[in-house]
Amino acid sequence: MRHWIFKAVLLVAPLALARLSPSLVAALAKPNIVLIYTDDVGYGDLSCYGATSVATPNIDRLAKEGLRHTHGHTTSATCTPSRYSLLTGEYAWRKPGTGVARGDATALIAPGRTTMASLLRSAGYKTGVVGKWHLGLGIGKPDWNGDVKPGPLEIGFDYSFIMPATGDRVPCVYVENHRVVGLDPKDPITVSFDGPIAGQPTGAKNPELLRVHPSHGHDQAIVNGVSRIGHMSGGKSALWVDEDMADTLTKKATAFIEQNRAQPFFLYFCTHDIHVPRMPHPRFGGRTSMGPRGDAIAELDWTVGEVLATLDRLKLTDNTMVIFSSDNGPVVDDGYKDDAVAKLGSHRPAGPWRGGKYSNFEGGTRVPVLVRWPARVKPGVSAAIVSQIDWAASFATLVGQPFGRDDIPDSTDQLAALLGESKTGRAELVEHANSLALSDARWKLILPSNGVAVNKNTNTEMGNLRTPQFYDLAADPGETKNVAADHPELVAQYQARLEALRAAGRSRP
Ligand code: NG6
Ligand code: CA
Repeated sequence: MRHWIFKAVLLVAPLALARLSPSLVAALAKPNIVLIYTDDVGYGDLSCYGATSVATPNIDRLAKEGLRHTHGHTTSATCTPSRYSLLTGEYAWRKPGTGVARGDATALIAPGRTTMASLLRSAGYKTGVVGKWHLGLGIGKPDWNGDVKPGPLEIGFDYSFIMPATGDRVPCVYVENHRVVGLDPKDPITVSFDGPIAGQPTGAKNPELLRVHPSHGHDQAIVNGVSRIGHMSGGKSALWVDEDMADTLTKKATAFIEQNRAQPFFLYFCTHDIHVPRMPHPRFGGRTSMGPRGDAIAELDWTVGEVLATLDRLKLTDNTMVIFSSDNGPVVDDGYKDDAVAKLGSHRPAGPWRGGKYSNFEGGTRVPVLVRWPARVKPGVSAAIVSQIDWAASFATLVGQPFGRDDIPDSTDQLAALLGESKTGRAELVEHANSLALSDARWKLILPSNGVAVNKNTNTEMGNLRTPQFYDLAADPGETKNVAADHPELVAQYQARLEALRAAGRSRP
């Protein structure tokens, strides 16, 4: 009997498939996944989220052809913890040592650990990372002159072309797989975060050598006329040119797509834009009235356009899920005198939200999230609560890849909300800056912290108080009125919930 049914299905299946639309056929196959993870791009920095001082037509194309989320969150208000949480599916605040990493930080994700990349690789995907890493490399101190490992290749990526930390931190070189690109062995690299290197000029001592001057910090090693965080010598032939960085990374990203077009692939593409130092290629100079910060957004939009054009050219658009997001909220002055404050005009980088990068307020973690997958995702706007913590489990579900109870322990399957097939996303959200916050569609509790209300360097409203803050997000989305005193029971309830989440050490049962 079963044999007969099987034969009948075999006969009918091709006929049935032939009658389906090409896009439906594509949807049945595993989609390619391109996750464009930008740096410090705020909710209000894109024209599809309301910006008018900069045009982002390519990113807007994703919004028009896909789903634009209005309640999308990173886990944290800075880079390293957000990236750690995204890849491991574990909240970074559970793991000490996952704050903003030094340029010579040890690998923060242990080799062999289950990650978003390893899950997709197990499901038959070719996996690649291009761009900013900032999750540490090596054991102890990385060996910049030898094999730089462990790193991405040891946690599920088949290919990697990365900048080790950030653009404003040494070493200012690219690492492809295990090697620094273009390194001359006769000119080895020395990196120090513990003190100056004898004979090397610094931004503090030699401002006459600088093209861009620091506003706070960033006064150590000088590379390409820009002083950075940390000291470095040697590696002259390997040093990056800031103005060429978007071109370099975009070329590597599109080459990865091209080379892997015949099988499902996952590309984790981490742009340097729009982090400091903001040094877009001269062809983007003056594209906006906002100086380098605005021009870097224009450069980022170009990058996205190149990725989309590559998918079009290779006829991969229909069955590729492109997700666009950011690692934390926006910052205007993040350490360089680059005119960002003076030329901001009426632009509001965080959109309607209070605070920005580093902040407990919504501006710290509420970011753009765009999902385009023509074969499956209907264009539109979604207000469901979605968080990057869930993307590992959601992708695994999408591709039918099982994982263990202890793998990606805070990640839950929210695929339906991410793709717009359900209006209901997460019931609650944990946000992480100086302290933790718990929010839902109505309320938000911010736990007490150090009380520094404003970061004097960046001028960010931090949302730090020594007492609990409680906001009615539905009535007061700008978090202007702390109503903790009016709702002591609710405050206690939300505090207990956060405590329970912390104590459990995981989010899934
Ligand atoms: C801060 C840097 C800032 C930026 C940030 C990390 C100073 C004074 N400030 O410590 O410029 O590099 O770290 O940014 O050094 S992130 O997006 O990678 O989290
Ligand atoms: Ca960042």
